[in-house]
Amino acid sequence: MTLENLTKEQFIRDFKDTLHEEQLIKVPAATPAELFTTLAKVIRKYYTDSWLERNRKLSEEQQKIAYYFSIEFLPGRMLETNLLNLGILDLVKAGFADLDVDFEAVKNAEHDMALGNGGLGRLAAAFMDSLATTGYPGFGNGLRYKYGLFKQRIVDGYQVELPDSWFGSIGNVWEVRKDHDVVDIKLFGDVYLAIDENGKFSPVYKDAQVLRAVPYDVPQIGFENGNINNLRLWDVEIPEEYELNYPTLADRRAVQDITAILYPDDSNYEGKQLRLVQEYFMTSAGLQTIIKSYLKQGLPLENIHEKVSVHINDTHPAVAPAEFMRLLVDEYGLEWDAAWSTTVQTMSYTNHTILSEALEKWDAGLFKKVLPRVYQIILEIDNRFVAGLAQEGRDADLIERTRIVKNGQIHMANLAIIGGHSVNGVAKLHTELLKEDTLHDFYVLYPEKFNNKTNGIVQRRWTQIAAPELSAAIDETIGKEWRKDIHQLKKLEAFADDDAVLANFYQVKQEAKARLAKYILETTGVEVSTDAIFDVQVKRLHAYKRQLLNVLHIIKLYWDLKDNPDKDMVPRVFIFGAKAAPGYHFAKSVIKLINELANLINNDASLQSKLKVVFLENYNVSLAELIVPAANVSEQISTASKEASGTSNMKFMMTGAITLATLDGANIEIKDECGDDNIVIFGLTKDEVYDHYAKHDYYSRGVYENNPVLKRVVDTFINGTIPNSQSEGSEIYDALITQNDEYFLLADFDAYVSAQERIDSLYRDQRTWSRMSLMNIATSGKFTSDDTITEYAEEIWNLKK
Ligand code: 26W
Repeated sequence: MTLENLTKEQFIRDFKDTLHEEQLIKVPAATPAELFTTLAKVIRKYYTDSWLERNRKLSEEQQKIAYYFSIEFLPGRMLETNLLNLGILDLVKAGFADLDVDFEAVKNAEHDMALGNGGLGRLAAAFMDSLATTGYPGFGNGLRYKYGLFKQRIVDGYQVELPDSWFGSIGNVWEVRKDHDVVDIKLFGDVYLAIDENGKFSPVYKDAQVLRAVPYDVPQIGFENGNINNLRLWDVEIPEEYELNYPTLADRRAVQDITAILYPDDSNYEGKQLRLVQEYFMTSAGLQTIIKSYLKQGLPLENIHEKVSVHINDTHPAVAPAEFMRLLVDEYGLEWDAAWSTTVQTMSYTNHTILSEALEKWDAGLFKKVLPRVYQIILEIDNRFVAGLAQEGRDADLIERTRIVKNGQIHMANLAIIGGHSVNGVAKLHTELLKEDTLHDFYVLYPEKFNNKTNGIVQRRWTQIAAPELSAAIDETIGKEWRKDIHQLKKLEAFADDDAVLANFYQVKQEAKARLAKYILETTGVEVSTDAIFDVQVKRLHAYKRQLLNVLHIIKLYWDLKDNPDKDMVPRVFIFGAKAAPGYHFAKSVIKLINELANLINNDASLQSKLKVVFLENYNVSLAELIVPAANVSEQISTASKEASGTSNMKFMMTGAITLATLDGANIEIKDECGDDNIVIFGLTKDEVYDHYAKHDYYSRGVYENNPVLKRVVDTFINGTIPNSQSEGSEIYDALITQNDEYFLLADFDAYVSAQERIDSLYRDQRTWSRMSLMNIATSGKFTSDDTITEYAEEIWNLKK
């Protein structure tokens, strides 16, 4: 079926037929979940032919394909994106209107696909969309977790984690199980080398555990272009022939654990055996199928890099070069040197963080136990690397710093860099930091491998789907071309002084705020006015992201108002959304504190509603779609140098929020695009932060004692002002004062307060503010992930459309 010819009437017939046949029910009686499932089935029928055709064409034309290996994918809901990209969103909405079905309710019946923690997983999902949209052959490779990122509930102000059983009763309606592509994975046991019949060493496995990897493909539909790529997610099963090895339920459960949960930790690495198994499982399964499908083309294996790129998304799949070597040498008989040459040309790696605590290092003993043969191969790679550098006459310390295995640990980033041809950071500043600091030694060895790829976002989700009113306003102003070519947003600049246009955009923002205000009232009972500035910080809770700096400022405003209830200020609503890693004690204390502070402030009538604080539970992609378009202020206030890029900053910009930011990550590039007048920047620069490190001259207690306003704010944590938060308050106080404020909150406090005052004064002049907002939208096109992925495709993977 070609969708250009689809009419509303045909859709209604298809929908009713499917509902009747498959659910045995008629429209008025069906639940939203039944309607959703039915709709998904109808859509699947519409795109299946294109999907088959795409797969056939790619193999027939022997095109080069990139495989994006990632332990996280965070697409959120798929329904609306799929409809939009197929070009039938409006048609389906109109059909539902005729049927008297509430499209919103049906849409909300879909559970977020939350197989990711935050930025890294969301970026991976964005890349899937953009690969299909730009037309480059690029497939995802990951794990089919039964439970996604935990569901967060707030109870008595505390975060409580509940399992996210996202399959629910509906399952994943988009996936297709591919039994013909299963592969086996070997773990544990012993490996020794024996001489085979050809006189070559070959590994003999003893007592290995053999598991089956079963792929499920999720279609990735391009925007109005008929392209459909695959996101392949692996599940684990016990092969029938080994069933006797798992006599008890507990034995079986231990296997199922491999794909049971997504590790909820971000930015803090834990060397857990199960995690290593997860990483290897998805990597080996992916590489095995890649080699098999390549060989079907009848081409020589030593040239596989000409048809295949494997991208290592952060260090989690960094075992890939070693596993690829194992397959090429052990299983397919290639000579080491030929195998190594093609491996290096196949692999590429993205680093997503400079925080050293997030760089994976495996205990060599554990690694050897789980992956005995891969361990031997890593030792061989390392020995050859060291010998090669020694032969070049390299400095012994440099060799020691860059080698893979040392002090009983395997350094996965080192393996990814040595075993690949490309290393990239995710924003200009981040890549500079990698070169001059975090990965400097490797930059000395391989300057040609380093490159930058600034992150991006799927503009379609954040405008057309999340912000329909805004999208309509843009249409009215510059026509609809921007929906296909986001750079057309630039045309809005011509209207920066057009009062009617500015008023229209202001109105659109008010509507989005009203929707969010309604949600806030329903979920928290807090009433907020759309006349207030909606000041938003939504992201994972982490000390370096400095939600606490935001809190310090809120407390300052609280005291200002207590001292002077007539203080002249634009009313503010501070909106937070954040999950903390379950084991991250400090982050959880910050959540508790925000909630108790919110209770104190929201219930104090003397503040006359000039100040409100809201913590929205269970921040996820779908909630972001509600929050982002409603923001006036986008808080991007990490300590300079710590946030690799950030991507929510881009979403806020594109929907007309003003960024309040430090010069960190992609904030710098946002400033370059929108211009100094349309952003509010404050705080220490990366050089100033590094200067403090070098001189060891930062003394937070001194700052605290010399600044009475700040002192009063900080003392608020421990003097009983905020009820029910004694232990959290003193923990926070200690971090700031006793432990010398690792992230320079106190150093940036004054600058942040001034920046906030500037926000206040800018907002008073509605015209000025609306102009700034429009200029942000107009200049946000640079941050489309369509362009980011084009750079990956052309500069790293060497793909053709
Ligand atoms: C091993 C535990 C672990 C898990 C995940 C450590 C580190 C991570 C990720 C690297 C954390 C992450 O999501 N990083 C974010 O990546 C985004 C996409 O590039 C960037 O925009 C964010 O700045 C960066 O924090």
